[in-house]
Amino acid sequence: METGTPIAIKKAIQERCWIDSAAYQTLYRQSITDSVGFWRSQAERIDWFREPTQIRDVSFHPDDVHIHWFQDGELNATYNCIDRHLEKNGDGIALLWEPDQPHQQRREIRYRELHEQVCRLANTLTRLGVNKGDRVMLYMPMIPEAVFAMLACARIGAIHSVVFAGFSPDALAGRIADCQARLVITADAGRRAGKQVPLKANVDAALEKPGTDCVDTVLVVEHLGVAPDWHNGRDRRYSEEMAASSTHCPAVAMNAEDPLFILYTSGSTGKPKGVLHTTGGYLVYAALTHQVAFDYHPGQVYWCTADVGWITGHTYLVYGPLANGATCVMFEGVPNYPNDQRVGDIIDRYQVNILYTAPTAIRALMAGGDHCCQGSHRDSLRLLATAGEPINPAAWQWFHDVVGKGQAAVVDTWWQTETGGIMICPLPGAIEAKPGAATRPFFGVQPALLDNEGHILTGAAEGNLVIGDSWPGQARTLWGDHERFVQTYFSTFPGYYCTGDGARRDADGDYWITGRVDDVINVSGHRMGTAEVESALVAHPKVCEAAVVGYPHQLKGQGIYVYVTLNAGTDSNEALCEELRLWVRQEIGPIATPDLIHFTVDLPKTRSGKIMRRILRKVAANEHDSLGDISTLADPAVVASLVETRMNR
Ligand code: 6R9
Repeated sequence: METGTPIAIKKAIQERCWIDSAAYQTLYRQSITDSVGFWRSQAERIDWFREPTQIRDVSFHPDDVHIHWFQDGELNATYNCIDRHLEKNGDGIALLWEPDQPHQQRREIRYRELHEQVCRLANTLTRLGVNKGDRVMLYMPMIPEAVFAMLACARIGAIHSVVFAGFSPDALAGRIADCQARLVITADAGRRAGKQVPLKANVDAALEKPGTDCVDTVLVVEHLGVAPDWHNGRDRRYSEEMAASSTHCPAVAMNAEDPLFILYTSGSTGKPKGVLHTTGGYLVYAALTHQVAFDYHPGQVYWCTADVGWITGHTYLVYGPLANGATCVMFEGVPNYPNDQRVGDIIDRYQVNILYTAPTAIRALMAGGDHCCQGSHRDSLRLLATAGEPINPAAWQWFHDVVGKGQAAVVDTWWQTETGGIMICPLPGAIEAKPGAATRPFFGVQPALLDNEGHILTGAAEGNLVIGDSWPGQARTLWGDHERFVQTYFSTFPGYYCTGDGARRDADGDYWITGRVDDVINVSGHRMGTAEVESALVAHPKVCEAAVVGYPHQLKGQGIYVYVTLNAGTDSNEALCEELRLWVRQEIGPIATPDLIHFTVDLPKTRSGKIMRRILRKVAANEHDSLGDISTLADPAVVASLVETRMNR
């Protein structure tokens, strides 16, 4: 019957989705009961130099965690993302680059040009002494050269590690030291919403910090034409080096399990984790999920707004879409600069069919009313997708009704840096979306809910979200620290991969992600360990103790609420508040700037001296009516005074 069928699905079906409901059921069942057969046939979407015969060898057992996929296969990621498209689609556009400033020159990079640039840069890196297995740090704005750099590393088997350009020199230095990178690729400066970011100067500052003398070369893209300080012998100009390099560079054969990249992410302790992804499984998973979850068809224009500094930028701006030969929009700026209409303008200009963005961007646009959609048609849109944090139903509905004019499917995708690609989402054409729900597992993904004691929960339930078996896109280890990998993800619930997220399963069997169950907060889709912010704060000479929690924030999803006790003789005042804000910005980066700072003389602690975060979270959320049991506190009076002076009212 026609009536009652949601328009979004109708339009999608008219245009023939890859997967319908019956196909999803069949394929999902096969992916679980015959994992080897399913993934063997999925591996065929990739061009191998040597076809894999060993499909999987995995164990989640805490005594012996190992994850290997397609272990005897050989391939090169850039061959798959570029070379194999050249014959049929060399003139096809790979990247449509939209600058921060709308009046500035745009760029179109065809697959043939992408090939030339990547080969030149790969040869440059080799000439500068980079070998297979060496680490190369990228600290780049959202410009095509960032994509060239990732792919150039992959072409010669170097391991890239992209650090988000909004991170501070300190954060960059810590990551360089951890993976002992020998070369840094950066730009003179970046630009976002009209503001310049001094990237090269930040690299200079980072390389003065301890542990970074592993870096012998800094390659600098002349993006804005500012003249940064120059260290002769160490710094090299991108344009000069590229001009001196040939465009011929064969793609090195890599083993499927050779590392492709390291991406640092926050955990519950202060030290960022170097999540390691390898080549074969990651690429198969990236290409498959990109095709099916976004129902991507050849010729469509696809726009992922994620920065290359995050996993979404890796899997769904670079590796997944390029492996599928897609045309990708890459945007240097932010959605509401110079005005709210920017997103609509870009959609119309490039006739974008698929838009992948973050709930925080949607909420920011929504806050300005429907104004952002004035002046654009957006009739090209057929699919809208989100990732990074839970999307509240109101934002989902607005995205669907206003941005997509009720004609595009909305796909909420749940996944993590560690999962490499999408894990739970309503596959368009196959699974009916519910506003706010991630719905059903992707092929090969076996989610389960456990209570805190590790008992499996059946039917409609809420608990810890875990995954029962491996999938090819899964991270293999943490760089240099396999023990921490096992400890973090496989020891809490032996036999399972522990996601650190909570979830609810409704009576239909659909999953709803409820948020982190550990001390990780999600601010505007950026993942941050509260311990990272705390250690930045206690490094300040006036701070004695600090406790950081998230609290509900209308635009950011979660805001950063900081409790601080000061050293004797220090007064709390507005100036100190500003000083601490600035301090955290400098230590970590602008995304970690505290929203609310609550000076207190004491923190609620148990008799054994543990800070009771549960109470701090409640007070920060302005939910002090439901504090629960506080009788185990060393001094229950602390709570009353915290409630009295709370900052979020
Ligand atoms: C892809 C990415 C991962 C954490 C994850 C969860 C949250 C991501 C979500 C979501 C609800 C979604 N998260 N997608 N929560 N619904 N659709 O964001 O990776 O930066 O590693 O963050 O983000 O809490 O555990 P990453």
